[in-house]
Amino acid sequence: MQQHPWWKNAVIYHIYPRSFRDATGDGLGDLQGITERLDHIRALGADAIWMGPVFRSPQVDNGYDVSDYRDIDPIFGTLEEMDLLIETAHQKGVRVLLDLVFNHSSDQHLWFRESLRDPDGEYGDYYIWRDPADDGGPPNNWRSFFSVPAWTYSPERQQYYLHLFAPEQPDLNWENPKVREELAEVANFWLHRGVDGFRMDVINVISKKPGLPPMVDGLRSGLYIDGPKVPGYLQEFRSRLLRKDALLVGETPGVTPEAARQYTLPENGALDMVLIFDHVMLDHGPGGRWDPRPLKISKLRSVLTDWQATLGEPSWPSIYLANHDQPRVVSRYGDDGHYRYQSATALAAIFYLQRGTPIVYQGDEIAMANYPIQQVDEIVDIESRNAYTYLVKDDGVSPEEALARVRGNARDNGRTPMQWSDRPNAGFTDGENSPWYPPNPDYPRINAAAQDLCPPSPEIVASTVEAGARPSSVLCFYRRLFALRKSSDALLRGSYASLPLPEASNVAAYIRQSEGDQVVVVANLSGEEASWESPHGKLTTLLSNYLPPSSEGSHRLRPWECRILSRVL
Ligand code: ISL
Repeated sequence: MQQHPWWKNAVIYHIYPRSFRDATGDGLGDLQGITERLDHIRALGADAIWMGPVFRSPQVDNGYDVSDYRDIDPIFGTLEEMDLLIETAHQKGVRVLLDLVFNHSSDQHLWFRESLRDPDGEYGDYYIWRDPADDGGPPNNWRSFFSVPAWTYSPERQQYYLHLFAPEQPDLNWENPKVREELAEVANFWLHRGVDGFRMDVINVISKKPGLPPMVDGLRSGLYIDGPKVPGYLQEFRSRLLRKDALLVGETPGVTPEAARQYTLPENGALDMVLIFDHVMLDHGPGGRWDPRPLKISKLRSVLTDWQATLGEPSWPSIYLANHDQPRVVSRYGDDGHYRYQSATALAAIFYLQRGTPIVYQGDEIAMANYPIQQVDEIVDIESRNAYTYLVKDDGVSPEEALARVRGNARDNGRTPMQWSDRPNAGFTDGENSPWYPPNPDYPRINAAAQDLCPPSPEIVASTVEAGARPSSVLCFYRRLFALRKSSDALLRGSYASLPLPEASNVAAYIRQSEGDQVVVVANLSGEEASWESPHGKLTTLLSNYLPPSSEGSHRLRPWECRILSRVL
């Protein structure tokens, strides 16, 4: 395994295709739109794109229910347009990662239709079927991630099938070697067409505990999260790939530190990186995602530090602020009002300069905010809508309270159309058709075009923009942040050491260090002034989200101020 492969230096840009750019004018994002906007991605300093699923799908879960793994859904385009996208991206120095949804398929996939029709046929054992329990009910008490029971009865086959997500997403039976072979062949079909790797959807739930024992206290870990055969399945999968250097990033909800290390240790030949979840669950109350609580910065600090230790050498972390399953980070953990620019840039700096590969979710680079959901009909995402329904139906929560609890964390917040300009529909689509989801009403003010005029020097802003000038845009800050990261050996390869801060402090700070190069990163993650003990030594400001930047040795941090300092001992 190469010591420092391309993806350790890279920045990955995460595209939600249906909301990125609609080039055909039907109101839905498409492959042509992605090809058209690759320059925006390259200008950000990104070296790869991860595209959400664009395979044929009934779209029950916006493409995470695949009915044909080897074809492109017509709403996104064609195989030829995918080939053009891959070719164009490569010409621009951008690698392409696809999103493999291999824990489950759509119930419209041929395999499932055949499995249902002919239990003894070739596909009979491609899914997880069980006889009813003695009382005729489901085989066990498992609940899915989408609030519904995890089993659905088929009168045709007179058995239940397992689905950890929606009933339209039956779990594939990874115990069946034929299934594992088929899925490796799907990956090779795309590697053969030139893709460079994959994000693998909920890949740590593919192995279920033998006997499918009952769920106790709602605990999934060990039952079907980080199940016993996940490492072995992944090693076998990697061994079958056309390209041994294909990048494999596993999405691993609820992954434990031990399992994350096991999945990413290079000698294990499983995954290269995992997408962890602890930092996107910090505002979950006892009732989980739909029982939100305010974020405590001390908890965020320890989560960041703990996972940097867990995935230290020789593992390698991925780093993300948000994605298509999460609310917009500037609304969730920042301030999408007065301190929008400062909080968006401070969060980006403190997250993305950690040791690891940054993954930027479309729209975060311009600080897009949550959609102002006022009524339940504006919650169209299946997981979020189910949460609302079951809060009212099962938990006896009032509709008003249920809406209040779901709207802030609803997945719809991060799925609104990308805001390209102040043109109609945020420049997402030029057609007559309305976008599939309305753009955030703030798009005339918050859009890429309005933020694209960056001062000349992309590397070091402090010395290129005269003191006192209005801070630059979020987009310009992101560009400088990633240019700075690329220019610094400490930020690319260096070690990570957090700086101690009092429990009550809203400041986060750490030092990145490689031979002879030290970078100190500090951020005040609050709207109040804060203080910190800057480390001794000669400090020089490399980047700040305030202009003029504070003096190097200043212990004072303004609201949401971040500073990136080189340090010479
Ligand atoms: O974040 C989550 C846990 O509350 C869920 O929103 C999410 O379902 C989970 O992270 C798994 O996500 C992945 O698999 C799902 C799909 O709906 C998500 O979009 C995908 O990212 C099922 O394929």
